[in-house]
Amino acid sequence: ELHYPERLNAAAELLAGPAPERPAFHTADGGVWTYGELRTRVDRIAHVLTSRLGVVPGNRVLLRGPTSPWLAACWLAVLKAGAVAVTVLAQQRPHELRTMCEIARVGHALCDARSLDDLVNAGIPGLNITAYGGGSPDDLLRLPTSEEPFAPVDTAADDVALIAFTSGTTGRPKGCMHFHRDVLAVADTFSRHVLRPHPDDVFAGSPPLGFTFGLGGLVVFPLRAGASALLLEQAGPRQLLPAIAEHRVSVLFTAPTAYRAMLDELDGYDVTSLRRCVSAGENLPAATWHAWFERTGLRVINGIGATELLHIFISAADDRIRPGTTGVPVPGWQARIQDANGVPVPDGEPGLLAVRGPVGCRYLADPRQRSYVRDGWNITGDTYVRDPDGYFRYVARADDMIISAGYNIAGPEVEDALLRHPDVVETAVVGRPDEDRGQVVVAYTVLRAGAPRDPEELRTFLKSELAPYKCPREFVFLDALPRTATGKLQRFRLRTHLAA
Ligand code: 3SK
Repeated sequence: ELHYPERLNAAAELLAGPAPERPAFHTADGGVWTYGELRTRVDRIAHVLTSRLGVVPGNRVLLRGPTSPWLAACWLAVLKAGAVAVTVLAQQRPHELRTMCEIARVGHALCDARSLDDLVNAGIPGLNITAYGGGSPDDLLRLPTSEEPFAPVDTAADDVALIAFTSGTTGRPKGCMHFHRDVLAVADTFSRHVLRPHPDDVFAGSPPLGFTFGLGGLVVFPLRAGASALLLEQAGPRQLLPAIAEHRVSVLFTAPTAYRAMLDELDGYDVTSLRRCVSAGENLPAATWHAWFERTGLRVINGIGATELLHIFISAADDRIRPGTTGVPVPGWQARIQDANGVPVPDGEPGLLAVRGPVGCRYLADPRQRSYVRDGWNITGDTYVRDPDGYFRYVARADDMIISAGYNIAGPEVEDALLRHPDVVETAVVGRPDEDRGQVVVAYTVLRAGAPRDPEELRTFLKSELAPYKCPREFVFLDALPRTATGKLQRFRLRTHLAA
């Protein structure tokens, strides 16, 4: 059980503690922000927000920009000032920004000067935009203000601190409200019990700060542990490997596809500083886990999280890891498998994953709240099996099951088998409507450069890996799979393509 005082300001808690000379953030060019510098900059921004921009507690402030220490400092300053940070992704386009600002009733925006155009072009009525990092006299970072320490606003533990948007892989965005105590709770559950970071750790990774996977992994967890984070603007697999080697990164957060892509480039990079590799955002195929282990000796910590629940709630580390499973409920969380009526199903049988814990889903003014939270359980939309030993095994997104000639086929199982073929880089297996069989299995596949696009080769390979009814009827070769801005596979786009 987690206990927090009734009055709690998450930013003040995250910034308290480490000695001023300890590093908090590093940048790709070798820059370092100490905790002392971070506190001073956060306080300055909080003064500008409250005394120059007129932000008062409870106001919603949009934050937009590439990952950087300044973006992290703005996030901390908004919370410290008792306002609500509304985080979005740099890739989000003007019409999406308009919708999110309308849903969250955003009045102010702090925007990296380099990302200003789309926000200005969105023409959001009543939005007061302040740029940072552009060097103009009215830049957030140059506006004259008090240089005194900023006393944190006396927020309640269950005042809203953050609105994070999710659109899942389709649909109108949903704003998820998270409290000050939620921000600490994810650090005090997943990070504390699974990652077990220490102050000398250097965190880094690919998820942007506009995605709670990145916000937690690259800001909340390192600061809560008094550790530091390397904040990279460009954090694809190509940038991660040299950054790990150069900055001696010890805790890595990225997605399964990035682990797979890094395997191809691993030679020549020193990754011996790594001690924790976290994979989330999508299911981690067992084939990727094993390949990473064979090459690096490191056991990837798989996890499932959700924007609705802020961060990871099922996971396992070290010798508790069972490759091919996600893990067990993180201490502080409970999970079970149930049917569509909310009745628990026996171990070994697939059903809907239901979880509850210190953070809950609270959609902002959205009727979809009623389908996500039922009887106090959060229904994540994933189909899982709980093994008799208590481990949770991913089957598919609930709407990703393929039913062909009466057989239930989980696309991810077929994908996992295909990924064991040395030429397969990425694959997504979906069902195509079919008059005779209901659906047939189709595999969209990205092959290594130069590999022959030969369906027969893959079919022959799969014969020894899968029961025949699971083998794809069709193979479609692509250069890349369609993904959301947070890197999640958009299966519905493949299904739409098939239906067209
Ligand atoms: O959406 C996810 O998959 C996720 C994973 C880890 C942490 C947070 C999130 C939102």
